[in-house]
Amino acid sequence: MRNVFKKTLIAVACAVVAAGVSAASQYKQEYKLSVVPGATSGWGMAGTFFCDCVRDKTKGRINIKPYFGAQLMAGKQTSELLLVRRGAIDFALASTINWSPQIKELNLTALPFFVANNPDRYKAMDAIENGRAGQMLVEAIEKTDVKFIGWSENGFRELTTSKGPITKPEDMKGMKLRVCGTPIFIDIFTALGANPQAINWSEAVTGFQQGIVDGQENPNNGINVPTKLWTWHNHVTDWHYMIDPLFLTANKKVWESFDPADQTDILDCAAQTERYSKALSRLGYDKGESKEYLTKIGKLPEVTDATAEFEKNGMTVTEFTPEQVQEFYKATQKVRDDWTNKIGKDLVKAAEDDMKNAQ
Ligand code: X2X
Repeated sequence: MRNVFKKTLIAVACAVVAAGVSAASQYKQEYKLSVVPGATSGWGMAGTFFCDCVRDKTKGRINIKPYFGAQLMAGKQTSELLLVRRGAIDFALASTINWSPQIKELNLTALPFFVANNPDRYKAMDAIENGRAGQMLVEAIEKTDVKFIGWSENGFRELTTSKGPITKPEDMKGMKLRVCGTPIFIDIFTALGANPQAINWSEAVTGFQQGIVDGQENPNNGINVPTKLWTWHNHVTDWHYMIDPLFLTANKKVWESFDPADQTDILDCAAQTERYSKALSRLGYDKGESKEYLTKIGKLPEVTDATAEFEKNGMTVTEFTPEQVQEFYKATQKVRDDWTNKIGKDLVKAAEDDMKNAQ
């Protein structure tokens, strides 16, 4: 009897080990992580951080390589979701902006002057992600058959222009502004009297060099500083008109092929990536928590004060008064109304409640 028990135990143990080995041995030698901008952007640094973390934690069993500059979709950033679904891309550190043409709910944080219209704009963003609205966004993403792994952040998007400074909506009349090819951006800038031009980020810098646009909008820490936007533009308008949350996702089959213990390690790395990425995005714009955290983990970037960096490089930096924000808010009311209908009134209301409860 004892012998039978022992044999059974050995057989079970062997089966467990074999299952583990066979799952892990089916892993690919390399998984591809898609990132739209370059390696030195905040977004790119967060992508590298995630890949390094997963490699370390799984002792090299899961090897994810970041591919920067939208190279996995030949620059066409709004095709990323399709390629993750098809399995041509295994992982993406994606932006709501690039997936919102297909997932209408992801336009939520692009509603103009919606998130920043709260006393603490970062708290408002976190409240959405951690609240009911965030849950609804995750459900909308996962409905497309991809696995949501965690949030990250590109940042509040600020305007850089070669004409300016911009202090009122009329200053934007006729201004040619580069935007990505996502419809809500066309509506916002048209409502402000500007002339939006849809250009992929992979071609945008050439556009700045050739002077085919008068400006663009992107987060200061994440993109505007590392891209050295002062090379072409001499004004920054810190209007926080919308925020660009990022999120880590995986192709569903790839995700399901991982052992549960490896999935836990990946989720843990995603949580660390969220913290790191948000600290990079918020550095110099919060009460000092991001600087403290980045110093503690030994990853404080060279530029810790974007405003000082812009001014050092000859740019004017305009921060709006509450009255100025109101003017822009009024000028974009129709866009918020139209897009609230497209996004879904329930989701917009859930986000308003989440943000209000957190302040
Ligand atoms: O295209 C942009 O502006 C960028 C890099 O921020 C995004 O991919 C949303």
